[in-house]
Amino acid sequence: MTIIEFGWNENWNQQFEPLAGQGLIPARVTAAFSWQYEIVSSLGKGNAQVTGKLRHNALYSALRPAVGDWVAVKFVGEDSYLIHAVLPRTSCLQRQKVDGDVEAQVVACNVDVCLIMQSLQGDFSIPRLDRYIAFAINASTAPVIILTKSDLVPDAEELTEQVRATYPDIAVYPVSALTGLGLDQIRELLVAYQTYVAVGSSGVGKSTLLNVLSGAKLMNTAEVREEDQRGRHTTTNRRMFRLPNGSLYIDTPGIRELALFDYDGLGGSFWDIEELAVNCKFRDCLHINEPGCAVQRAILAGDLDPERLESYDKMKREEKTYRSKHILLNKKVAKAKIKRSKVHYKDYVRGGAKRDSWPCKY
Ligand SMILES: Nc1nc2c(ncn2[C@@H]2O[C@H](COP(=O)(O)OP(=O)(O)OP(=O)(O)O)[C@@H](O)[C@H]2O)c(=O)[nH]1
Ligand SMILES: [Mg+2]
Ligand SMILES: [Zn+2]
Repeated sequence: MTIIEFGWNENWNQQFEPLAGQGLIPARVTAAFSWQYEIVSSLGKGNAQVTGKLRHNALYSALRPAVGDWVAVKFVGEDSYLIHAVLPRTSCLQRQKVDGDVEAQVVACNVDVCLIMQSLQGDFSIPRLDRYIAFAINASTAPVIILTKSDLVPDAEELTEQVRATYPDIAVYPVSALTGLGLDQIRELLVAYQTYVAVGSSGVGKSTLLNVLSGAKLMNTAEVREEDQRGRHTTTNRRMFRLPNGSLYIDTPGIRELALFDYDGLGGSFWDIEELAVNCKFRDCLHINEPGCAVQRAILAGDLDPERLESYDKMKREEKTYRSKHILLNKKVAKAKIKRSKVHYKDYVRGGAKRDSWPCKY
């Protein structure tokens, strides 16, 4: 087995050099459970745990190895390995944990393209797409939209056009795993050695698409609930697979409600509003009732759907709440002098996903 098949390249090789000098070998995390990992390396598949030092230094869960990570491992016998280090990530999809403190949950790392999946039946929502697009772009991945179950609705084409008109710069693919519609385009989209992650609500067909593309039943799938078309959260852990054409597909559990962790820009989702806002009289215009508001003007003229502004406002409000929570947390952390490792907490707060600043040097 060669790790090139899992996306290893010259860039990674260069970064790995100092670690290779310590007798470690590179491996990619293909599945992660709490502190237990499945990996692939040039020696084949294996199971891995982290060293005590790495565990001690992983002050928050986003610092633990996650699916898609490149790690430095040592062989310890049979099929077991110890992870000594995590290579700096080129991208990191992280969401705010559902309950409790401000903390990131890592969905996948070193992903090139984020496949945002939404079912045309029962799941279709532009505001939800706004959220996923911001999620993908903030993580330094390229968003692609896949609208599934086109066989189940009569207006698949109209809905697809609506999505295309809303995001002219993002590729949108209507598909049906049942009739095969759009699957050839998806096969063309997926390029060898590149990493893709499928994200979306439960029951939209993330695992079904994986099975269809691979021609094998790699993951279990289950019928959605009759009453509300919602999925049953069939997939419970994230897992990476190599498809026949050499591309890498990470299947993930359905997300109930996506709360963002990175807020560096909502522009990819709201390019129309941001474009209009340039012409607002006030720089800090909130587009409510300020004089000279170009956004409100566009709404009045019927050039902008008021729902767009509603979705934008909702995300902006969330961002504000989230930032104030972060400030509180930041103070708490500073008090606790948690900076005992070389990790810079600031990087974490600012979104550890950013290229070059990911503090994964244990
Ligand atoms: N009619 C139709 N059904 C589909 C299509 N894609 C998926 N399904 C069905 O939708 C149900 C849910 O599919 P899954 O692949 O399990 O969905 P998932 O996104 O992986 O869901 P979770 O693992 O719960 O997040 C299954 O019964 C699939 O057979 C499609 O294109 N058309
Ligand atoms: Mg699934
Ligand atoms: Zn305005």
